[in-house]
Amino acid sequence: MTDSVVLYEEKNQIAYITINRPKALNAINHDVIAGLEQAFKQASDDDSVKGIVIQGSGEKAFVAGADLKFFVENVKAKTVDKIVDFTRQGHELLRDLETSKKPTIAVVDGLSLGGGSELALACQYIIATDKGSFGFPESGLGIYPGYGGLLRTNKFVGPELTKYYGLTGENISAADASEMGIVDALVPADEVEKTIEKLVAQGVPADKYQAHPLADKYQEMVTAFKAENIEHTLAGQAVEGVSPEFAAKVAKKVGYKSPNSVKVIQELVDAQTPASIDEGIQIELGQLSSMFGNPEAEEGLNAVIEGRRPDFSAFK
Ligand code: CO8
Repeated sequence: MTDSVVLYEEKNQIAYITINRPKALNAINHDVIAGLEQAFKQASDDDSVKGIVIQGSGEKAFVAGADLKFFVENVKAKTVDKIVDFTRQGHELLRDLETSKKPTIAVVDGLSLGGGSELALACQYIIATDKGSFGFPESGLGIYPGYGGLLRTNKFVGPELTKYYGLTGENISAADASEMGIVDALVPADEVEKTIEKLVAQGVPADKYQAHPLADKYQEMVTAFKAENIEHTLAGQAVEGVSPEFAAKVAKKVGYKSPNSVKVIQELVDAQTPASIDEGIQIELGQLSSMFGNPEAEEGLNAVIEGRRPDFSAFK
């Protein structure tokens, strides 16, 4: 191991790129983005490399999101433009991973949150172990998943479940993500390498967002979050096909979140539903300055850094 925040290794004609900030749960900062860009270019330019793997170091996390300290510093200093530049650069990297001519594979062998889940979603394949998970805590931080998390989740499972996970912040287990078609292979840790080699041999997928029928257990969420029902659900009212317990639980959970995030996330999902990935990225970049300039982002981000629960009651 070296001190570098991104490590690069080639094995059996596959590039293994490892985010190496285990003490910060591999949170993404400028150095990580720069290191990933450089490693991706090295792998792309090397004719002997047939596939590219992105993984995290340490036992616990794939990637726990974008570096919150960077956000807080810039929100406090009113230099939101630096956050916009950082996000734009991250989007370019993620889109390069998604459109790579060599298969790109995220190995989610630990938790992923926010930008970490978004990084995985941008890869062409995801391999997860049962330690893996996904989640979007941003509505509780006064922001929104700004690295294409809503956009790509929407392409996989549609707007209703995207709103459900984006608004509640509820974690998605590796098993559920596999059932929904987001995870391509759910395997024990000792089968990860073999699975990587199999996917690299398959090559770039024809359509990573290929339709995948949703299991029955998601029907209540879908009904509750349909355009005509969501207002009732968020008010705790059960519409037909939704149990009163489910509506009450959702309303309580979303009630703790940032009202501005709750509004903007719904608007973004609606605007992104008919959009291409590239159009969707521009839609979400367009909202970033006003989002981070909003006092709710300051409250949400400060709270997580200070280790307390955010209080958005003043903004209702
Ligand atoms: N950024 C910076 N540092 C982090 C992050 C992060 N996202 N996550 C964890 N860390 C650090 C902690 O500060 C801690 O450092 P230290 O030891 O110096 O205090 C270390 O990692 C270990 O973390 P914990 O002690 O908190 O470990 P726990 O096991 O108790 O908790 C959790 C693990 C639940 C993952 C917890 O660390 C947590 O909630 N982290 C924040 C996760 C989060 O909110 N991520 C989303 C960030 S927002 C985002 O990713 C948006 C991306 C889009 C960018 C575009 C703009 C919209």
